Order: sequence, then structure tokens, then C-alpha cells
Amino acid sequence: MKKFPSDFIWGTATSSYQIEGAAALDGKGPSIWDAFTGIPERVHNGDTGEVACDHYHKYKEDIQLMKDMGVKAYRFSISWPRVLPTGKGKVNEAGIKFYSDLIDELLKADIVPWVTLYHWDLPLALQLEEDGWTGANISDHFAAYADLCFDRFGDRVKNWITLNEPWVVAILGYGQGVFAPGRVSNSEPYLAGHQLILAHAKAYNLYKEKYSHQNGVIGITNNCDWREPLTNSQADKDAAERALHFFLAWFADPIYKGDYPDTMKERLGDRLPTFTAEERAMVLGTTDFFGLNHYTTMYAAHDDGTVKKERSVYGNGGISEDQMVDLSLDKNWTFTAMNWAVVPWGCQKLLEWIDERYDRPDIYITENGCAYPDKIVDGKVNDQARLDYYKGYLQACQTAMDKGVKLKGYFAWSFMDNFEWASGYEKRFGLHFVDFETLERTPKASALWFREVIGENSADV
Ligand code: PNW
Repeated sequence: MKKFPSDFIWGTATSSYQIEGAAALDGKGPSIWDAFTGIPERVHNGDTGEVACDHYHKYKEDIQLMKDMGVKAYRFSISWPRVLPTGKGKVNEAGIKFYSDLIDELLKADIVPWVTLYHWDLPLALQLEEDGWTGANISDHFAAYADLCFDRFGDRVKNWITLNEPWVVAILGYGQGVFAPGRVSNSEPYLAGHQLILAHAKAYNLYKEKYSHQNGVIGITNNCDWREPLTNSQADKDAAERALHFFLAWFADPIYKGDYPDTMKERLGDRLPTFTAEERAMVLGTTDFFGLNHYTTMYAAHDDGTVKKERSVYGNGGISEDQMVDLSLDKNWTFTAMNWAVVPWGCQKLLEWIDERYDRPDIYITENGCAYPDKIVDGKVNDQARLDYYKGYLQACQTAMDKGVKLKGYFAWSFMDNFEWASGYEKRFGLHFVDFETLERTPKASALWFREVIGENSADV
């Protein structure tokens, strides 16, 4: 592979509910995922995050493995109900201590913490008492929680991400109901999306007003697949563009341009909330970098409503009837265990699309990776398919960078196999294999490969 700039940020990522376990330990309150996993049939095998990778107890071992890999940065999330068991009010000092110790241990290992405030484990109390992300007060509760985190950790944490993938929260949590809180609706996703944007903006502004002396950066992470026009027809080109608006511009346009894209306003009518002038001003410009999670690509074609919907809408890029877009796949592509297609050129095109639409922002890929049915044989995991995936996507990143895209860093998802939400433990995204009986960790071939790549691409090695 060609070289990356020596100041490129190499990292790996996880999230609290997916790895920590200790779901009811040391004063942690329940989250919506603790509740959701308790509902029959919602999660593959009835798996839960009760123990997960037991990172809560094994974090030192995990940081040593990260150090062995040579990563410069580690993206993890704070569990809101671990530090505020009911989402507001009384602080759980044992929860604060866990993250404080984790941060200290990372800094000792020369690994820079990148901290996500919300990676989907909403305090259950806020779901029940405030209607979760559709509630009118939720953005203020989020800002108060963010304030606590900046106050307690901001002396050492200089890289913050407010929300992980508001699209997933809104569409999978409130539209399709396949993720917590499991609600099904064709209007609630847009209400939830609106509150998520306000919550993000309030936390951003609070950080800038009250904690500027901490000299950190703060942004938001959105997820987006690439949408390639199925044919050269103008109708299909427009459909692909529209699909990207409903996927990414939904959340990025208010922040970079001050309002929702017209495509959404036209199609959704009064199901899409409107920002007041004051809110528009509050939201505009509230991100220091463009955080992107990217995994896959689909073809998009114009759908005038006559296309038969056979496919599952899971991962379909929004509520498809609203978009008038039909999504499809190329049978010749290769697919991961999630049935997500491996299409590196889609990553390049998406990076260029973001570069152009949002006026050349600094971009960090805060997640990219793949699941495969890994097996441990003689103490080794030969995950050649994952290695090929990473190689392809990193080369696509380089091509985009050669064309001027300001990609500044890359976080591989995920540091280790973990609780993959509705798919449970069966889908393995990790660079490290986890035996979920013994909780033993083993670096996969891809982790060893990353160690070489990072070594060859870092100034201080
Ligand atoms: C992301 N989709 O989730 C999350 O940030 C991670 O927690 C997760 O483990 C990872 O990607 C792999 O799934 C997504 O349907 C879940 O488009 C679903 C979708 C996208 C991202």
C-alpha cells in the first residue's frame, strides 16, 4: 500500500453497551438496550449485553492489546445510565471512576481517547418518563449529561463526539423498530431526528461556551452508505442523490447549511418538523469535523411506487416509500456476514460527495469494518476476507485523499468481537477474536496486519 501522511490518526472503536457488560453493577441504571434485550425475539439467540466482553473488568488488558496494535487513538462511548442512573440528577461516582480510570490508562499507553457521549444506551428512565428521543425535554437532559462529562473528563479528553449515528437511532429505533426502543412509525423517526439534532447542538454550544479553556474539539458522527445510480438515466441519478439526502443530508445539512434538504421537506410535508429561526442559528456550524461511519453501497433507482417491496428494509437507507427510491445489489459483489456488500469504490465516491457538498471539511472515518464468521484454529484466526476488506477500503480512502479530500483519520470497527445489537454475538466485527465463554481475546490476522500498516505510516515509529 501507498503511504498515508505521518500525522494521520489511526484508531479503533467500540461502544459501551456492546463491550462493557456489568449492566447492573456498581450503581449503573438500566438503559433501553437492557430492557429491549429482555423482550423475546428481538435479539438473535436472546443474547444480551449483561456480560458482553466484560470490558468493565478487563479494560487494562484491552488497552495493552491496543498498544500492541500500535493504535494512536481509541474511540469508545460513555454509558449515560452508568454515570447518571436515571438520566438526570444524582451522579453515580462509581461510574465516573470507571471512565476516569479508563482515560488515565489510555493516556499512560499514549493512546488518545475519542469519546462518544451517546452510542444508543439511553437511560430507561428517560424513555419512560420523557418519551425518549421524541420528548420535548430530551435535548436539555442530554446537554446536562454532556456538561457532567466535560466537567469530569474534559481535563484529559480533547476529542468529543456527541451522537453516534442519529439515522440509526431514528430509523431503526423509531421507524422499523428493530433496535431499542423498538417503536414502529412513519412519523416518529423525523421527530426523534429533530430532537437528536437539537441535543447535539446544545451540547456543542455548551462545550464552546463553558469549556473552551479545555481546548478540545467536538463533532457528530453520522453513518451513510453510498448510493450509486442504477442506470445513467436522470431519474436514477436523482434517486441516488435523494437517497443520500434522506440518509446523510438529513442530519448534516442542518449543521452545515442551517436546514433540512428541500428533497425531504417536499416529500415529508408536516411529518418533518421545522426549525425556528432561533433553532436554525443554534444548530448551524456546530461541528468541528465530519465524523463518518461507512460500511457499504447499494444501487438506487427511481421508484414511482409500483416497485414491489420484497427486500427487508433493514439497512435500506430510510423509509423507502418516502424517498421514492428502489435499492438493489449487484450479485457479483462479495458480501459480509451482515449481507453488506464489499464495495471500496463506494467509499471513495461518498468521501468525494461529502467533500463537495459540505465545503471541504476535515473528515474522520469513525467506523469502517466488516463481520465474518471467524473461527479460532490452533490459537489463530485467519480472517483473510476482513484483511482484504480493510485493504480495499483504505486504498479507496487514499484515492479520495489524492483527489483532495481532507480525510484526517480512520477508526476500524471494531477493536474486538462484541454484542452486535439485534444480531447478538454471532456477527463478529472484531480485529480481536473474543471467546464468549472464557472471554479470552486473540488478535486476528487483520489486527496483526493493522499493526504493520500503522507502524509503516506513523512518524514516531
Ligand atoms: C453501526 N444500517 O451500526 C454502529 O455504530 C455500531 O455500533 C455497529 O456495531 C456497527 O455499525 C456494525 O453494525 C449500524 O442498518 C447498524 O445501515 C445498522 C446500520 C448501520 C450502522
